[in-house]
Amino acid sequence: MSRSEELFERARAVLPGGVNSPVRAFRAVGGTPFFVARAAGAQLTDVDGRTYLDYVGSWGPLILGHAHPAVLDAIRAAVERGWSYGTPCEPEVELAEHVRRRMPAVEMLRCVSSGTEATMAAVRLARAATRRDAILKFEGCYHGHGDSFLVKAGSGVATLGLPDSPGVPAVLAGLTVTLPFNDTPAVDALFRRQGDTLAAVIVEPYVGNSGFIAPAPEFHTTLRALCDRHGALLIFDEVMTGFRVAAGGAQERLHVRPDLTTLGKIIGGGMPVGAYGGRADLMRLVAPEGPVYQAGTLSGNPVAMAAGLATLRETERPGFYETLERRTARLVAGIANAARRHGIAVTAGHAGSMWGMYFARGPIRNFAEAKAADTGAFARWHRAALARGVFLAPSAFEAGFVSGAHTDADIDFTITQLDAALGEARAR
Ligand code: HOZ
Repeated sequence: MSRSEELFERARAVLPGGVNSPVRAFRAVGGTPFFVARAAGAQLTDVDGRTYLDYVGSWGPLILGHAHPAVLDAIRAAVERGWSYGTPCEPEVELAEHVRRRMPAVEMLRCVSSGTEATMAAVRLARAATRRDAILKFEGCYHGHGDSFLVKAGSGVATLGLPDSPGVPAVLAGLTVTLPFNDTPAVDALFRRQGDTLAAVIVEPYVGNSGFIAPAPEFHTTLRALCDRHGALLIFDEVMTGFRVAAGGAQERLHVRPDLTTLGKIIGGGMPVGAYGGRADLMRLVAPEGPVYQAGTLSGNPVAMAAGLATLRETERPGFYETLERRTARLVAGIANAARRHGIAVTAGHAGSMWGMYFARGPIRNFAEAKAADTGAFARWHRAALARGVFLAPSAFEAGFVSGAHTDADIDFTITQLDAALGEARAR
């Protein structure tokens, strides 16, 4: 029995499913999750001494790779000054200023401790500002595990094939309207029917929780126009895409200005940070300036702020995003070419360094099409890739991430291994 297997057995006695977050349990791909002993750059090393080239990157935050020296220095320096104050500190201001400079739509920011908190608070704010209750979300989008969002959700809910979660009051779920992503006519029809009852539309601008799905060119501009016409707010959930798909996030890449933006992952550099922000007139409704209540003991934690700031600053080096995008494009093209050679139908795509691959002829425009892809083939490919030292997200319904630590040689190695893994996945 390997050390990971031993640990997993112990874990299952004390943690539901042996994990603290469902997708990690490897249920969709089979096998035992490996337990990580340490990580550096683009590599994870498990407790059995095996190393993996990592395309999960802690599910998105680690755009610089693991234990980046600049972030490590910032964390060390911050920890030495004390690690939780429960009072204001300068890095909170610096982080908000940094975000506003790179995402001008985020005129004011409130930091929280996770993406889930950010989306929950953003929707509460939208409801308060519009005095309306209903929200529109899209099938297969995942906005954390808040009650309002566990309706046709992606990520772990999709991975495990779960129904909408028990425990969510029907009256609350009933306030969440869902439509297929990219279905502009359906959104148009919904707004015509009940646009004036919608507090907000919340959307992952590039979907990363049903695999990777890119938006149709007119999709977000239509959402923006319909929200404006009907007095609903547009919330871009940029927890995954923020500072990932471009220096200014998806809103910069797509040229769409949302009313509110939710952030997480990269802004914490791998520490537990989320944030929501947007139009100053809306954010001034948040307590203590306004009546919309939201608070947190660890919000704006000095160590987390330091990690986030150091990460964001590193991404401002000239050519950073261009290099990442070029390497990701090469990876995705390499996989697609290999699949073609093997006679396997795949659809692969990326935006910046966020990418995904489906075992399907494509195109994949929405959750229904993503679910119709061959998840059995994905599981076999995942296992074969892992055996060859490449760690992909253990679910067909998650995006992958390339970091600044992945070199051109890493990408070449990965293409070779994933090519062979495709052959093995087909043979089995
Ligand atoms: N829901 C997360 C990714 N979309 C998974 C988080 C985790 O397992 O760490």
